[in-house]
Amino acid sequence: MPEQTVVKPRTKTKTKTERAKLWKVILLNDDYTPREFVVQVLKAVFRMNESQAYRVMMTAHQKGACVFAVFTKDVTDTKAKEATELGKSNGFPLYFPTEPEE
Ligand code: TYC
Repeated sequence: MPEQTVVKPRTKTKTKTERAKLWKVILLNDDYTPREFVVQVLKAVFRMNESQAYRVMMTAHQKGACVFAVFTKDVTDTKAKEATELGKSNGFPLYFPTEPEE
């Protein structure tokens, strides 16, 4: 009797879970927003302490921009918007753009 190979179809479905993409929050330098205000916003919205916030502000001030946080898209959108709005409502062009991580 010839050997038979029985191929059973798989019953379980393997789901590949892609890791959720993280988004960067960037602080952009400008000539008008006071340094102290930038520090206050970083502390209030991004829960930084004084020295962290000061270093991030000075990096953006000297280099033009500073990537300083990564979150899920939702959190990034909410925080970047809130921080940009705080500048706007105080008459400053403070801007926190966002971009996806590679
Ligand atoms: N360049 C601003 C000033 O000299 C301070 C500043 C720093 C503004 C960082 C924005 O992202 C910024 N008053």
